[in-house]
Parts: sequence; C-alpha cells; structure tokens
Amino acid sequence: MLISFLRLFLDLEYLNKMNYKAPKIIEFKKIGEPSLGYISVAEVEEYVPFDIKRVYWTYFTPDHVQRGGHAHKQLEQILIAVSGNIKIYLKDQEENEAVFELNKPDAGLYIPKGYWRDISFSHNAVLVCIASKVYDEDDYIRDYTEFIK
Ligand code: T46
Repeated sequence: MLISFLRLFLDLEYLNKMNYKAPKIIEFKKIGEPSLGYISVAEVEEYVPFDIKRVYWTYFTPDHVQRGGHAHKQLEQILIAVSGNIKIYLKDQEENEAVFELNKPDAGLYIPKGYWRDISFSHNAVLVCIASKVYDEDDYIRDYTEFIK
C-alpha cells in the first residue's frame, strides 16, 4: 500500500516535471567541479519532453543580425547557448511577448509549437538546438500576418 502510494506520488512528480506547455527555462544537471570542468546532459524523459529527431547548431552570427523571424506549426525545440549570449524574443498568436536570455551552457529554453521567435546573438555565441522533428520547410510560418490570424 505504502509502495503503491509512493509510486503514484513519484509518477505525479514526474508528469509535473515534464508537463511543458509554455516556454520555459530548463536547468540541466551540471556534473563536475571547477578543477575538472563540467558535463551537462539533456536526456529524453528527464529534461526533454519529446523524442529527439534532429540536432543543429548555429555560430558566427554577427551581433547586429537577428535570426528567426518565424514560428513553427508542430516543431518543439530546446535551445542552448553552449557559449556566448543569446536573446530570444517570443510571441504567441495573441501577441503576448516574453524575452529569455541564455548565457550559460547548463541551461536551455524549451519552446513549444506556435511561438514566433526573433533571436540575437553575441558574435561568440554557439546555439545548439534539440528538435522534435526533422527539417521541414512546410512546418514554418514565416509571414507574421499569417501567424497572428
Ligand atoms: C529556430 C532557430 C533557433 C536546413 O536545411 N536544415 C535545418 O535543420 C535548419 C534549421 C535550417 N536549414 C536551412 C534552411 C535555410 O535555408 O538553413 C537555412 C537557414 O534556416 P533558417 O532561416 O530557418 O535559420 P534561423 O537561424 O533563422 O532559424 C533556425 C531554425 O530554423 C528555427 O527553427 O528556432 O534556428
């Protein structure tokens, strides 16, 4: 009886942890110490609420350039600034805005489907993206007027 209760409690905790419905900063575990360096890990079901289908990275973006300028119909992503500083400006279809800054390699930003994003970078920034789907141009909404319809 006690064991069943504990199992149920742990399951609820687990569901709560993975119940990502809105953009959210994920703090990954950081293994190591200053004298050795660190490892951070993004494992499916512990930190990643989808099966990983693609990983890509962007780098050497000049600091006056904004990337993004689109939303996704279905794609979910986690963005990580493994170096440098990255600012992500998000809007939902009601035009509610949120700004997130990534500047440490043990944090990521989860972005659900349906968020417009504009992204600026420090020149030394490297963005790693963990994505729920393979690349598909049909999943992009690149016209803002169409996005807020
Ligand atoms: C996002 C931000 C963070 C591919 O061929 N395969 C890919 O997996 C990706 C991501 C892009 N591309 C091609 C498509 C374009 O010809 O690379 C070119 C640049 O892509 P895009 O203009 O979409 O790049 P960003 O940096 O504006 O956006 C990308 C992702 O598309 C987007 O989902 O959230 O990085």
